[in-house]
Amino acid sequence: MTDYRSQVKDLLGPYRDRIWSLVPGNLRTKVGRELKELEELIMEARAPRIAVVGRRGAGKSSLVNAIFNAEVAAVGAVKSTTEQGRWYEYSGERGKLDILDTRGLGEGYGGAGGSGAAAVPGETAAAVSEKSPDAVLFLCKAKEVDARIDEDLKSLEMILDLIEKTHGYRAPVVGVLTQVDELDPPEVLPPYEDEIKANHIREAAEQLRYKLSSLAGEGVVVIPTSAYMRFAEGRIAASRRWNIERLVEYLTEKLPRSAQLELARISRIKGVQLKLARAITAAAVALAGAVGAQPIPVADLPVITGIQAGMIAGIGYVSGRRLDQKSVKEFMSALGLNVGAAFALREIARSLVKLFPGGGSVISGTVAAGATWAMGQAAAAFFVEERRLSEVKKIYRQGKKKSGPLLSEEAAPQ
Ligand SMILES: Nc1nc2c(ncn2[C@@H]2O[C@H](COP(=O)(O)OP(=O)(O)O)[C@@H](O)[C@H]2O)c(=O)[nH]1
Ligand SMILES: [Mg+2]
Repeated sequence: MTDYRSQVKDLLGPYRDRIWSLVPGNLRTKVGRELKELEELIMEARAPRIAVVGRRGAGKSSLVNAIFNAEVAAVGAVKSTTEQGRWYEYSGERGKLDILDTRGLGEGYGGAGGSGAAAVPGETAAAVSEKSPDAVLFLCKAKEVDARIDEDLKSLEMILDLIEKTHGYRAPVVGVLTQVDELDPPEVLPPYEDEIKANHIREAAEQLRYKLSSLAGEGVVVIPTSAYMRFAEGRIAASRRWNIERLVEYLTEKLPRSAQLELARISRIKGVQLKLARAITAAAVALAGAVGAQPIPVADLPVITGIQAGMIAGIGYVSGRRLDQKSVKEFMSALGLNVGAAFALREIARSLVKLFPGGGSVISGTVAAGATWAMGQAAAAFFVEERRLSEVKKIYRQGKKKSGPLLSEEAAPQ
């Protein structure tokens, strides 16, 4: 993580000041925003912090495993696999999730000891003030939506209030209907296309949504899931994992930018990764366009190359890779870009400009933005979709055609 960040800083960092100085005054606010967006997405990527509310056995640990699609949390039987009320860091090969397990809130909770007033238990309160949850998942077994759920809703309310009091914001809530495989008829397996089953799932989700809406607003969304998985010797031996993609996709939208990247990476869900690749590309395109709002001297070509390299490293990261400067350059070269030349041009161009004043201004914002866009498309196709290089090159060529000629080819001094 840290080394990755420093790599991106190496790629983008040296140009930060230069980017700034190239941007006309009237565009600085916009560029500041795009730069911040890109930095939040890429350089400030961090583990999402998710509070999970749901009673014992609701399927909290199973859901964490389903999100990673790997065994990272101990499930079931074991009596106390996790202590409630503290942050747990779950790590997979590709990243981490910070989970606050509030198991047991509905269990012997609220007015115990005769005090009457329900309160968040001390440990949970301490955990919430220690780190602010980015989002709260409310888990309820599909078969229990019409049972003793009021206490759990009360717990949710108290946690939301506590977050608001300590951190000053209302955390987004996502309802998760768990274990839908248990609904009738139980022998139907994912993707639950059976009409009766689908109806039961819909009804249970709607019931939970209705109950949550008074607390979390009419717009609250409940995602039905099943997460049962069995692992043997580190491998998946059985899986009833269903609709986790949708949950992750929706949850990602609710997270702050800096946490989105990590969830996309961890979950390995291509749809989510593509969305983020597009967001990174959009920010880089806007940045390149703004830098080129006034014609860019050839001498500053590496600034654009730097933005593009940062973008490519970011897209690679979302896809689960860690690209160092060398591999980013290799990718650019594979597209037919003479990257070395782009960087070397700086010095040549400087002397050219000295010899022929004015002769060095060649690149417009549209060209810079267009080339960046085409490159972002290519990077997403290659790293996220894992398309063949020949296809990727085609995507790149077509993107360029649509958006104008390629930077370094165009800009090479005669
Ligand atoms: N059938 C079914 N069982 C599940 C599902 N998710 C979890 N379980 C089982 O429910 C029990 C409790 O799950 P666990 O994830 O430990 O719940 P937690 O106490 O909320 O962390 C375990 O026996 C799981 O195997 C599911 O989607 N379908
Ligand atoms: Mg558990």
